[in-house]
Amino acid sequence: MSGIPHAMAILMATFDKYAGKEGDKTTLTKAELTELLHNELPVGGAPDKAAVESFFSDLDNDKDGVVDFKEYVTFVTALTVIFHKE
Ligand SMILES: [Ca+2]
Repeated sequence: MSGIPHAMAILMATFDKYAGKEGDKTTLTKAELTELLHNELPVGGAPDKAAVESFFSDLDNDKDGVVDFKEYVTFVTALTVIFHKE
């Protein structure tokens, strides 16, 4: 597998890996998101607590206290656009 299908599979596997850790398997809690960022985001090292807080509220578009797959994908897409421009 390569190209876009491969990228999509990684996106989905990463989400599932962390969303499945506690509570609802279809959403990321703040703790799960923190762990995801620490382990999977190679940029700028581990974000501090305040950074995670503001990050989380940015991601949680509908403000229901958890990040669902749609919100996560929207974030990754935005991040990809930023990296593409640089
Ligand atoms: Ca949400």
